Amino acid sequence: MAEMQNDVGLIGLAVMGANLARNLADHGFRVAVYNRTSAVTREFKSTTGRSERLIPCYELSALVASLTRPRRILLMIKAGPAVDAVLRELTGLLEPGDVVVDGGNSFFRDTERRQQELAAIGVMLVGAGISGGAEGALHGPAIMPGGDVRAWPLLRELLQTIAATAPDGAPCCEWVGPGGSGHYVKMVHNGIEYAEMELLAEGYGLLRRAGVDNADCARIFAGYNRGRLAGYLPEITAAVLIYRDPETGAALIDRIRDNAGSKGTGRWTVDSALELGVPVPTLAEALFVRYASGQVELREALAQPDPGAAESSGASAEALASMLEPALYVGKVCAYAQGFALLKAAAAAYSWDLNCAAIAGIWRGGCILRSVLLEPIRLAFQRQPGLENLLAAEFAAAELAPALPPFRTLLGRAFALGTPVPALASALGYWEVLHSAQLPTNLVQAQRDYFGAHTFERIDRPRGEFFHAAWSAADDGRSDVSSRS
Ligand code: NBP
Repeated sequence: MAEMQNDVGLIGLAVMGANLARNLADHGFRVAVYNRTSAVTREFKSTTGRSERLIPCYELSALVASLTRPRRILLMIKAGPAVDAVLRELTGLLEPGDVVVDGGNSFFRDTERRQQELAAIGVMLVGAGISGGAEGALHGPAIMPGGDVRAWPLLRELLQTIAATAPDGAPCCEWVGPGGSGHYVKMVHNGIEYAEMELLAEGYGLLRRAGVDNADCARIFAGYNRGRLAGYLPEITAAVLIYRDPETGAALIDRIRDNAGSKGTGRWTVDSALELGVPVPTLAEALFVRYASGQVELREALAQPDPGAAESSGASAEALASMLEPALYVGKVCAYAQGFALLKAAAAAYSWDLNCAAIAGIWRGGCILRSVLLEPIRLAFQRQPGLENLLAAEFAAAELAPALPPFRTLLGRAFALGTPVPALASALGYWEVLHSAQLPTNLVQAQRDYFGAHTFERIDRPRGEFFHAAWSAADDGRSDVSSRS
């Protein structure tokens, strides 16, 4: 093999890596590929075309030696210790100025630690969230790269060429920011993805509980996919619901156990929200329902006919569908509002200066979240970069107000039927809380002061003055409300 003639090295030939390698080769790049298990490399080589631009390597050193300088290497391997193992091996082979892109779902703090380790030898590690699954990797994913910005000119053409394009032709790949911000943005993307999937699932559950069959559910979701809810997830929801089990001929969805798995990014999103003190109730509910879905034995033991539940929804399938559409829309906007609020908090906490309009722009194509809603979100942040919460955006205020009455009615029907809709309910709760100038949390603060002397502010005194009341005889003997500095 001639030395130093390949444009990029790709390590890890499972589903994502193999398809990204094909995507790169389809766009004219010479790609040196390597996989820890060499049989996988051989299999990849024998089953894929584009042979002259896909160059198999059976040693990491051979892959590294074959690349043009500065080298560009894309890792597509299992997140976690495997990434450290490969980086350790690469360390002895790379030179200052080389760039390694970790395209897996690595935890952003691991990425930052690895960036520091590699910076010691002058190698730049870019953490790039890549979304779109196997199909996206082959035909154009959304890519969210972050790290040392000096790496961007070396990667820009490569990554933007293989990325998806948004409806306006812009590449769904832009530099996100420093440190682990690329992986963080992908993590929040996945957190929102959990929420949208759960909202759709709750809508399906409610329709089925109300007696709507799978085919009609599919028609309803396909209808949503022609309007403001249009996007990849509603689209695949309709496709899943009409898919027939080749074995039985029945709808496959009815044969699938309700135990939904998760791999980590949804939990990390909620962990980060807890750490930064950002409310993300819909993202959290979506995660918690997945956990509860795994409590199969407990749910089976507790499942009882509920004599108090209504027998019928009292509405036709069409009437339910027309209430569910605004409910899903509010839920989806609230999920994005929570996700972007988290991004803004992380940007402030970690000095990342994230551009929310650009992030919404990246998500418009290629990724699992792609949907028509991303364009108004992008425009809202473009017009008002300082927008604190998406619910304050003009389009959200205008479109959500008329959607709330049918949403409330729908939730009432769901509660009466006894069908679980925790993510939908959390979204309405989120909207209500953020639109309440006065919350009943004055009582919470009073309770805190009662049992823990945590003090409180008064609405008839300036902010920053704190008071404690002698609530009970066990207090310090004073019967009046006293000021505490
Ligand atoms: P997997 O996450 O299943 O990882 C398999 C790859 O990691 C194989 O190439 C395997 O090599 C390699 N690997 C492992 Br496991 N341990 C290794 C080690 N110690 N040293 C070297 N290589 C090792 O692959 P994937 O589903 O293609 O995903 C790749 C990355 O992209 C992951 O981080 C994933 O979270 C992320 N991602 C996946 C999707 C998706 O839809 N699957 C979407 C978006 C992002 P081997 O053949 O020798 O075992």
